[in-house]
Amino acid sequence: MALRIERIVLRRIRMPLVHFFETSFGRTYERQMVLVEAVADGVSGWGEVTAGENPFYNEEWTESAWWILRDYVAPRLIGEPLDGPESVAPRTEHIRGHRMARGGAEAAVWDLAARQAGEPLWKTIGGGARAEIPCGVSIGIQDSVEELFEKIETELAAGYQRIKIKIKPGWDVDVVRRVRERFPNIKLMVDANSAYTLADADHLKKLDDFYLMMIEQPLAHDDIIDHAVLQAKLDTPLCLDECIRSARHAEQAIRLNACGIINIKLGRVGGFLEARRVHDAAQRAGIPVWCGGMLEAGVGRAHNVALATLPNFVLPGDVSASRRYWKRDIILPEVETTPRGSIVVRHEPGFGYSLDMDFIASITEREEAIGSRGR
Ligand code: OSB
Ligand code: MG
Repeated sequence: MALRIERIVLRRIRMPLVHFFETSFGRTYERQMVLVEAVADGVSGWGEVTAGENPFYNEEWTESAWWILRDYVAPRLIGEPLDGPESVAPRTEHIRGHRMARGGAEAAVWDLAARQAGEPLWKTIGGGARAEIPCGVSIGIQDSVEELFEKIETELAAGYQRIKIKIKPGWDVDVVRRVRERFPNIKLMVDANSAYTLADADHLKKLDDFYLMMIEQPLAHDDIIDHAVLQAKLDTPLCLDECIRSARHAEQAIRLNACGIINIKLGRVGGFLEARRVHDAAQRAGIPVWCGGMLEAGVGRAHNVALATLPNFVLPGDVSASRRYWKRDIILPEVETTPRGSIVVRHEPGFGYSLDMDFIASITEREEAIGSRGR
């Protein structure tokens, strides 16, 4: 179905987190994100850019995404009709990198297509394999192990199906040992966000004692080969996050036995089309996937829920309730979890929630509309 995008509106919003979130690359107290509204025939589709506030997870950040969207992505999408949402990724492929910026616009156009068709986004992207998605939580580095215990207790009491804890040198094997002693039966995993090198292989090998589900991205953000070397030394499956930016990377990682599991993030791979390709490549190889998170507000969170209905998303993801992040979310209702630690998939058109436009207006710091008559 041909889509003529008339206007793209960018909004930069700012939202304080309920609790700071610490990874091996730093602490975040407040998110700043770009919302993308794509308008065609009076219908709006929405996307959220998942880049961080600083170029520390990958090379993108909120401001780089703003300029890439304003100067390169939006002008290519406006006016000249698209064959459909699948055409957004090819149309912006000449832009090297900046997949989170491109992915934010791509997701907005998928949402727009779903709303125009009057169907839920999960259907438009070819999902719908499950009515509820299984949820885990990602718990940041804490000031003490006691605080970490408390956080884990809270999340288990809320029903979450698996616990991921962030690790870094100095907050790893001993912490995991104590968590395992305290919680011998939980589904547990760790995420290092590229804090180690192959020289740490013997140290990381000690994690094999704790029957973790997986170790996520221990080595460099742009490496696949060293992960293959490390995987050969470990019994615990490696899960790749940062270094899988495309289906080609997924295929190469699988071919090299660099991982047993893949974390798929919509923004990191540049949108739904590429996410589906990564999903399909993993599925063909018998590699399970799960949906990662980037501390999203409601729009990104709802897109993640849709993505996680594809069949090979068999492991609990980092997609959890809005209230874990925000005092007030930008969508209505907010994303909630069941006592079983799942999110029930909604059937409303598009990403399934409505936008709280008054709230969005109140937290918008910058807004710019790019239209077919030029800016
Ligand atoms: O590596 O998965 C990650 C948050 C920011 C950047 C990277 C990561 C994360 C998370 C949080 O683990 C997942 C979430 O709760 O949204
Ligand atoms: Mg990760």
